[in-house]
Amino acid sequence: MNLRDTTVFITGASAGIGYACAEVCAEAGARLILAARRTERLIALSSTLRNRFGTESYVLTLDVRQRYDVASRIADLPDAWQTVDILINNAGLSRGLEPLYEGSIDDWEEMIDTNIKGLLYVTRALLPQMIERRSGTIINIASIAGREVYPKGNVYCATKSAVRSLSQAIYRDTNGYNIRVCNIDPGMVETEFSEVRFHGDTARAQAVYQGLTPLSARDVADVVLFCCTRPPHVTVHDVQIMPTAQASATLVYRQ
Ligand code: NDP
Ligand code: 8X3
Repeated sequence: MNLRDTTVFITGASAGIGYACAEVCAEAGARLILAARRTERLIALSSTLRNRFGTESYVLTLDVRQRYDVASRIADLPDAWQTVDILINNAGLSRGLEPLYEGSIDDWEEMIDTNIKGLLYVTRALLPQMIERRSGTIINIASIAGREVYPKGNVYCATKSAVRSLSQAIYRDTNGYNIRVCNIDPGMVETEFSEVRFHGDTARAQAVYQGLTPLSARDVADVVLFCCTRPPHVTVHDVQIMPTAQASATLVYRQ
């Protein structure tokens, strides 16, 4: 699977699924734009990938919630990094797990601003060049939560349902422009996700993955790479990837 001469823009590259996407794309020969808020992690990743695979990468400190920063930092990318072939919209998070009537409005705002509005801002900044070239791939990391609302998942599920709708919207609006849009819905993946969801409560986060083998970030990244490396006439538009022990959002077999 070869991504030589391809530039991949990854949001949320500092951890978890985004980090693993950077690794697999680097191994496949891509040039990478690594975007997230934690610059020092991106710099370390960039140097690791250069040493392991000789990867050329550009570190972009970016908070996807900041509408005007997203537009200006993408517009101001150096000339050599202006052309983006593949956008991986991965940055996202969950905050809290409470019934809707007890939910934190701050948590809601953060999820909506990151998972929906952030994805839209980045896509709006990069899609026009793909339209102009009549070529490009957009990978949206949504979630099983966008297909299935589980108790206390409320706003997180709604944001991922929105990502799912936007994947369809982008594919339909770009029809005729040779743009591939892939929506990927993972079940449980062991990353920093639960620690973020539970505001740093590590014990509660670890309990989520106890008694089963969850997906690894690499498992999801392998699917992303598969989607990106199909021939240009093939779009893998909609994928659900689950741990074998997880049959639905709430049906999990634990040993
Ligand atoms: P992690 O918490 O490990 O990684 C999240 C990444 O998103 C980090 O790199 C973080 O970087 C970045 N991020 C968060 N907020 C922002 C922001 N405002 N601006 C820029 N980057 C941001 O979680 P995962 O890797 O698990 O999550 C990646 C995606 O996968 C998310 O969209 C999540 O909803 C989705 N997903 C996760 C599943 C799971 O079980 N883990 C299952 C299904 C989907 P930084 O903090 O440096 O900005
Ligand atoms: C993350 C998976 O089941 O915690 O999107 O919502 S889940």
